[in-house]
Amino acid sequence: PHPHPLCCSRLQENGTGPHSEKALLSDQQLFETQFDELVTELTERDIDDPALTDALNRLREVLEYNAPGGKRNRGLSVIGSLRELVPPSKLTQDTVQRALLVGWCIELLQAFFLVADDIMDSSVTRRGQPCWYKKEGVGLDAINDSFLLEAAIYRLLRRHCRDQPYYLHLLELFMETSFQTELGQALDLMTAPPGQIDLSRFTMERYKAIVKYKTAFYSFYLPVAAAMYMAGMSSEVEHNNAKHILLEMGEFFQIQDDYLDCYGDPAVTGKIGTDIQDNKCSWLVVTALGVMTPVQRAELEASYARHDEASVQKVKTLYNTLRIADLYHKHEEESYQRLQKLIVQHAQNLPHSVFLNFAKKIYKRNK
Ligand code: GPP
Ligand code: MG
Ligand code: MG
Ligand code: MG
Repeated sequence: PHPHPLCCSRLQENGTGPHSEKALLSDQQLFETQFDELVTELTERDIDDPALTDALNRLREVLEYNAPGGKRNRGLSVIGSLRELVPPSKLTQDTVQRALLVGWCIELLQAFFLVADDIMDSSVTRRGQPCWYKKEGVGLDAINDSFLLEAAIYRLLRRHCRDQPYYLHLLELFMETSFQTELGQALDLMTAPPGQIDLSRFTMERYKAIVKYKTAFYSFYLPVAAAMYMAGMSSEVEHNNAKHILLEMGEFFQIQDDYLDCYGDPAVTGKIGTDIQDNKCSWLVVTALGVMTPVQRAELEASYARHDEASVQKVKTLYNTLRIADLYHKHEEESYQRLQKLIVQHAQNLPHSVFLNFAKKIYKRNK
């Protein structure tokens, strides 16, 4: 059965929601406004032990440095999806506020992952500023700061959603998604041991497993699944249908991330690529391996996973010779077509706009 036939039939006509640009903007503005409240709530309420003042000030600083500044695709897609799943007349102001809050919880989960990921990847910048661990006096204390960001999620969910019928679903969803992401990160790291080059490890099969777990679950399935639970949709079949489409989108999103690591403009992406130096099983290296000669393979072997600029340049030159950027653009086109088909096949009972809105935000992105 269709959840909201009136709303959805309209959506499927043109693939855009019933909400004008203006309504979207105002969700964005509400989302921004909520951040300050959330920081105050986390750092000034509940805990009144004066002995904790310094720690709570630290938490404020960590939140303010690491949570804002991103594209907010994940956070905003909770309310975005909910608006497609629930007719406007049934969407109370309280529900909207809670969806924005759950959106922030996803942004906090992302901040938790990124603070830790930048240490593991020895990255230099993030969102156009130094990585948190790179800041004077922070260093590996950033590990504890990442734990604080994670803990903040569960304090907010408890405070704002514990009386909601979907509370347990949300808790389990956040915990399960974190576990999946951490498993993916484990695969990512163990496939990239520093300085130990073994190109036979870099298979497309391995690549797909890494990105499904480290990126697709938390970036794509999590926000839509959260909105579905908030809309009262908890059927496993519906969730699996959504997951099918969203994991495909997530895979493509990480392929873009890998492409931008090498070909993106740091002034636009806000981060400097490290995948070649870090010996990463990137889409670029996996794709290059599939089209290169044995001589080129030996060249790659001699230059990959090294930190000197000359070696990094050699790898990039090899990618250029192999026209990897063209292969990427071809893949982008095919992936988009495949996604449209998947949406038709698997989104029978879900408004297509949930997926199309998301797809519009990511295809052809340069940041
Ligand atoms: C993206 O990988 C994946 C993550 C940020 C998840 C990290 C998971 C943890 C459990 C810490 P990436 O390293 O390619 O991202 P980026 O290019 O943004 O550094
Ligand atoms: Mg990483
Ligand atoms: Mg990284
Ligand atoms: Mg990357």
